[in-house]
Amino acid sequence: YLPSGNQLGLVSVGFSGGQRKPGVEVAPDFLVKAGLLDDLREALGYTLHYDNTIHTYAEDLPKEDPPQLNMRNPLSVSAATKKISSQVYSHAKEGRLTLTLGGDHSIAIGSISGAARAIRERLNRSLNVIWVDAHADINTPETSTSGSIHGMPCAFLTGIANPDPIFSWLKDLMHEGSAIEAKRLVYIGLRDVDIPEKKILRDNNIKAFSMHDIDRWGIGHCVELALEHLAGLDRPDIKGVKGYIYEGLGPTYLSFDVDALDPMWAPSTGTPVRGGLTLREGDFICECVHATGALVGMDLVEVNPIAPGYTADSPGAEATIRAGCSLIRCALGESLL
Ligand code: 5AB
Ligand code: MN
Ligand code: MN
Ligand code: MN
Repeated sequence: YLPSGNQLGLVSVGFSGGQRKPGVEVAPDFLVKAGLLDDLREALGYTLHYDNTIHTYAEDLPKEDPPQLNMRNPLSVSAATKKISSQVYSHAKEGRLTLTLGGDHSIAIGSISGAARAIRERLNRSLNVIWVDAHADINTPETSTSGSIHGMPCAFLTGIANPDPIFSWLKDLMHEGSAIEAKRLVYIGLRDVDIPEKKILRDNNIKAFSMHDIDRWGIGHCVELALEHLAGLDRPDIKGVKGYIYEGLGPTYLSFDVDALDPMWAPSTGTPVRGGLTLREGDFICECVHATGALVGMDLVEVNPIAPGYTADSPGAEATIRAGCSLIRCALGESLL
């Protein structure tokens, strides 16, 4: 799906308005300082399209942004994600793989809508999304108990939450009512899903592989089933045929929240939840998605080098930053052999 496979568009987002804890906005700086760009260029051979800017969108953010409809910082999140959407779109419409560094997970409203729009225009295809996270991030403003928009991106992207009036710009990019279709969203790593979110997942028949499923079936089988589900949407004729399961896989986006990893590997994040993926399991998911050849874009979000209890040079923060770099390298083609 990428005419020029080694062209990478990078968008660095220093935005944290989708949640309450300061620090997630400095993550791109630390990921870059850890050598990420050299790895992408030298070890993985990408031609990087990057403006060398960590965007805060400060000039677009309102001075006053009181809660509306149970959303915190609604106008700020809307303004930032609208810009992110057009940045990712500009790369993706050139056929570049895109990498968006967060920032909190609300930024995926921008990155995924931008990628979906480009894929629709370039290929007339719908975008698949693999969402790797401890959380489902599919609260509507009505069901959210926190009001934090980083817990809602999937609801807005699928149209399960009404984008009006705060995210009304999203409607212009929508195809048949949503930026992405609920059936094209697959979760891996869930273990902290709110009760109303469980109902939303059930009511909309959304595919999800929780930590329970991973314990039961193993990460290898779960990833295979996830890819098989998505591939089967476009090629029902080859569904379940071993060895051919990826052949039908349409253009696919990977949104990776570092809190999918167990806090043993990625402790320095805003909403850590014990009982998560090992770093190897996270890397494995990324390697498998890379191996499909269908990856068109990725987010790496929720690294917070100064999350409560950490400083940027503490071992926990360094481990989290290193884990983030590893996940990205694996999704973008690092392999052992
Ligand atoms: B993250 C919670 N479901 O809505 C909510 O880190 C947590 O992007 C959301 O996955 C976590 O506030 C958002 C309780
Ligand atoms: Mn999460
Ligand atoms: Mn998340
Ligand atoms: Mn989190």
